[in-house]
Amino acid sequence: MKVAVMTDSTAYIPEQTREKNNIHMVPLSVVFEDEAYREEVDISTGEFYQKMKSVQELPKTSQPSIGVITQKLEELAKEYDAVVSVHLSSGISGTCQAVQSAGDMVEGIDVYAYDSELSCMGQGFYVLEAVRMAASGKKPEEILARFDQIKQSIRAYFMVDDLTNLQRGGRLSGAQALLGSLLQVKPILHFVDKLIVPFEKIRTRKKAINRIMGMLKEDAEQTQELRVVFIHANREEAAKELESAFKEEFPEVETTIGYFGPVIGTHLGEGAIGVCWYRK
Ligand code: MYR
Repeated sequence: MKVAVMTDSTAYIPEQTREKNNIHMVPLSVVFEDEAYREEVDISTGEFYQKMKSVQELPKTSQPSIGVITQKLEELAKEYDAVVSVHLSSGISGTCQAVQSAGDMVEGIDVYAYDSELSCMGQGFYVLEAVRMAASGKKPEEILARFDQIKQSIRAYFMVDDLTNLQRGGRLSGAQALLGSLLQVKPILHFVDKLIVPFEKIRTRKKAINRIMGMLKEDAEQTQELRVVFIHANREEAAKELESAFKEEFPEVETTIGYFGPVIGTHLGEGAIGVCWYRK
């Protein structure tokens, strides 16, 4: 059985890695006024953060259309028997549901749409795991079983410089009552039941980052069999500093740097930092 691996652009798997591993991708878009740009296709992450400096109004974001997804699946159906497709949390985007609906319509290929319940390289971890498993001949059901196992250990925490974008875009849950006070601090955020909710209210950026690193280190003290990604919104140096400080203490742990691209960057804003890890 030939199994394809697909994801959406918000996994932010660099193009080179996608090409090398035959990872198929459907892009989400950012819409500046009336002009839509497919991220990773029409607009790079660097161009996006540059453009954000000169616009007054926050862009909007949109999921790929059913038509685009259908076309992609029809192409895959010519070569593959099944596709495992990993997506950003269904609590913040309709993308996963759209892939499943398109999959129900396309003949000749079995479509397994998987809700990562988070996004960015956390989602990417599932994709890369699927690549390894599909290459060694595993069936979609086996890949999905491994995904469910990853979900038990995966953790993702992130913080933003300013909560306004998340709140305006309607992607901050469970915080309405707290909002006034949250705007004064640097809350750590995470996903619960597919939604973004505050994890802890922390007064400063430095303390929030230390708290996240503390949770990561607690897990790394239990086992160095982890994969970790440090994710940044146009703050590569800051992410690299966190990575190298962590590596000094835990040299055996596999680490990488990830990025918040245009769609997620629209909602988080420049300067956001996140850390995500799971047990290999
Ligand atoms: C859409 O328009 O369908 C996409 C909406 C994306 C909302 C993004 C909200 C922020 C997600 C943060 C992920 C952090 C992962 C570590």
